[in-house]
Amino acid sequence: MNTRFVLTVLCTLALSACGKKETPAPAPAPATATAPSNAEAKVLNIYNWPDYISENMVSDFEKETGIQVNYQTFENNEVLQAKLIAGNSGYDIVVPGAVFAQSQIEAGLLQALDKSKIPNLSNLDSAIMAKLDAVDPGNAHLVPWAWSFTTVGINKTKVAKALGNTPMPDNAWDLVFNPTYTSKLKSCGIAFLDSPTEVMPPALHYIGKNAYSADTADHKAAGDMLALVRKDIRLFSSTLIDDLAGGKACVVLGWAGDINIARSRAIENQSAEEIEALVPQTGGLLFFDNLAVPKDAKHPNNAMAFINYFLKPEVSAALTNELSYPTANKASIAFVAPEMAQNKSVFLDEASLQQAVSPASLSNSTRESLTAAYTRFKQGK
Ligand code: N2P
Repeated sequence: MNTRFVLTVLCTLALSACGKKETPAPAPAPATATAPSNAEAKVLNIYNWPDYISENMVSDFEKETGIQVNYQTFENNEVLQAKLIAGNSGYDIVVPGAVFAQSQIEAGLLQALDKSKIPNLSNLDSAIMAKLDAVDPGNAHLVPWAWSFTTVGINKTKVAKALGNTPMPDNAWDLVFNPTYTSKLKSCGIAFLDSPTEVMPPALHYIGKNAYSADTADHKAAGDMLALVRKDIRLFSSTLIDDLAGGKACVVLGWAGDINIARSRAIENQSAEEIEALVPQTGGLLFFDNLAVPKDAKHPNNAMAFINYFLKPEVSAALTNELSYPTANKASIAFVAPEMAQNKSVFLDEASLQQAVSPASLSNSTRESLTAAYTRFKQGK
């Protein structure tokens, strides 16, 4: 390749400078400025939720690409938010929930994806992407990782025993929010997720308010309801899978996917007791978690490579098959195991999906008010 040809190509790519007569022709750019992806170290730093990736995804990606992955986990959206706000997290991929993502995009904390490097985006379900467009206009920043719903999980045997003559309620949310039930179930252990934005929306939904209400008076009303059950809650926990599978709790307010993981762990441990993710008649709370690249990520091209790898149908399907979390990868459905596809607490049926509450964006000020109400509840004040 001769120098003139290289310069012509550079001038074509750098549309601005070369053609303008009034500015002198630029000196040839140093090699590093024009060397794109291969200028990155072969490293990728991922920050995801616990129990949220198939066993071989990282090692298979490393083998295929030669990129070495450092993988760390966070327990709730609040922790991730704090890292992103502080900046210089060092992460190249993070996985915010849809309720947090819009304010992160608006605050400039996430960078636009280079879609030219993610051809497998075409595997995504266009109906889900159209929904996500409300949070992320043009689907510029987010690629859905997995979804599920927040609900009530139980150990059926223990709950039946603790309830005694009291029949199971029609509304599953009564098991965690109604003192008639919590006062009985506290003997075998009630555990809640430990995060304002996980607990307050179901509480608001239970008292008939908009789950994502911005109204502080609604937050107070939900707090008043929660205060009635506070003494019956044994744990605020970020290890609900183990708590439920290991017997520390018989009832949890948690994620359906994790409750199903607890179920398979209990079966592996040859426990006769049945764990079940209930599908509330009044609706569970849907959530979507999304791959995103922090603004200051050092390895954005490696991030695009990982996102594209994840979007292979078999790779997405392994996440569903091993962890009972559906993805938005439509092409993966063909590889999803029948027992997952048929499980109505993994893939909600049409009626339950209609009934479920869709996620909505929470502003910074709404989150502050929810946190204040949650903290009062947790501290018993
Ligand atoms: C962890 C799944 C996280 C789902 N196993 C909640 N965003």
